[in-house]
Amino acid sequence: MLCKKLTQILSVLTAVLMLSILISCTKEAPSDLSGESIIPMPVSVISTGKYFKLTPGTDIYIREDSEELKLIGQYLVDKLKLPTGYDVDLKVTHTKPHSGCFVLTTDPSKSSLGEEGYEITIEKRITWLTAAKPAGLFRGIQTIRQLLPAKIEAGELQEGPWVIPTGTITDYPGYSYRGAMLDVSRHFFGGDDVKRFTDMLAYYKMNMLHLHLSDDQGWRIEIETWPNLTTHGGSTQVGGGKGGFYSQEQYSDIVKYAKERYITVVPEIDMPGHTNAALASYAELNCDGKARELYTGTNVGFSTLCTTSEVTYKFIDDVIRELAALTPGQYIHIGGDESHVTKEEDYIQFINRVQDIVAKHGKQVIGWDEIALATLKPGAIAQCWSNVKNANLAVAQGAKILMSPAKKAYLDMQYDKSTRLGLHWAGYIEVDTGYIWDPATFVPGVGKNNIAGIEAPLWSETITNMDEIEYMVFPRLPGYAEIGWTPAASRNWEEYKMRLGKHGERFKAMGIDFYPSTRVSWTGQE
Ligand code: NGO
Repeated sequence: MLCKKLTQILSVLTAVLMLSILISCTKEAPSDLSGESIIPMPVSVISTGKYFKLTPGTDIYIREDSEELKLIGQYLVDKLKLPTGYDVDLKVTHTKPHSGCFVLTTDPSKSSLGEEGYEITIEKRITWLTAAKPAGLFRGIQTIRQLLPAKIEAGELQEGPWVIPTGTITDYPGYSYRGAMLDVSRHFFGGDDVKRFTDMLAYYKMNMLHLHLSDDQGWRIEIETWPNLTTHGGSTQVGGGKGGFYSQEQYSDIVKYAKERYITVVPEIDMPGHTNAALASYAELNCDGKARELYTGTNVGFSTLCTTSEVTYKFIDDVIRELAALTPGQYIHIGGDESHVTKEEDYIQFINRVQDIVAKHGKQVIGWDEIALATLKPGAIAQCWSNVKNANLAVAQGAKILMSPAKKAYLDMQYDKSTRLGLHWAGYIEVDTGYIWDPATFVPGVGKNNIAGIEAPLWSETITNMDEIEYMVFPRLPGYAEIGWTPAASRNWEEYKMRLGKHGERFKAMGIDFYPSTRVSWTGQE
């Protein structure tokens, strides 16, 4: 009798145990792909309700024996290997993949996906990533990273399971230019910091890294024909620190690192204003022939190259020639902002000549919106930051606009009054303020067809190290990435903030020191 009771109790207990195991398994295995928090939000996500699981035998297959695809495949191997502890291999083969594998393929017939689009089909056994071009595969890998648990970003061994819900994602960007700028002049940041910044852009599918390489406070790129620019002009920074510069070799290393992430570096030499570091390095660049003192303050608009002297154009020709040789990308940024002490007619004549120099060295010009006062050459891009009238002037000349309105997109603006870093001359930019706007309607008369894309600049008057960069960049950067990628009709703050909240865990896993805005509820936050 007792024995029978015991058996009954035991079988009830076993049933309860089995049920709870079943429930916990289902909990561990998300099966709704469309409920995943991907930023930028993909164009289309179709869920098929099951899940794909990585196994100790997970490998990455590529179908073509090319160096480029091997690099991309290896990038995914490196992302998975350490946190999972699995012996993930890269396999160049046409053989049938085994369960738990990722298969990466370029397929020219998928040309409707464009340069950076991709398609991911996640089946129970295999995850297929396909794109027309290698860049698309790289962007798709970022989606795969975001579909895995946040701890996939940790730099050490983590516990699984590593599962992804099944379904199909079809995705491509709305704008071809999606970037951020780092001001390495006001404060200098070394190659490792720039690479970390680049990785952050890559994670959110940005494709342009604009480096503000010269300003009043420092010249940061070695120019062999004008060596004092860096030895003297790069020797300090805001507040009087020791500054620094990139040798051409170090710079090329950054460019290569970015290129491997399908990010184009846009180098900027700001002129004719914002040039005190050059004016301090070479007396002949000043109209009065006298070298200026180095400058470590934060005023703007007081310096100008001597726009009426031929030496200036010889100087610019040398600088642009050397820079163009270091630049695989199509653009050179010539600054052109806030030249308050250059006469307007001289400014116009200067910008016209500099455009010819850039064209002579095979590149296209980008400049801050003031360059629209000049006669823009075909292909020139005006970066709209302050004066919307300049954007209209540029469009009237057939130029494209890069949208960086300071009120919305400046990463150096403070979040609110209590932010201890940054400036607020253009206003406070909380995470929602930075997200809720549309580049295609921001300036009346400037529509989507006139816009090359969006860029969020981080000026560094108050930013001195990587932690501070991270604090200003996160959590705003993912929003700018989404504005550049996702169709306006699919963007909605209330929905976005839920996805962003889930990225808090990812920032943490990556060791990113972010601003925990109270406008977002951060999941995984103690
Ligand atoms: C302005 C100015 C920069 C400042 C920045 C600070 C432009 C294009 N020129 O933006 O020199 O660093 O504001 O927010």
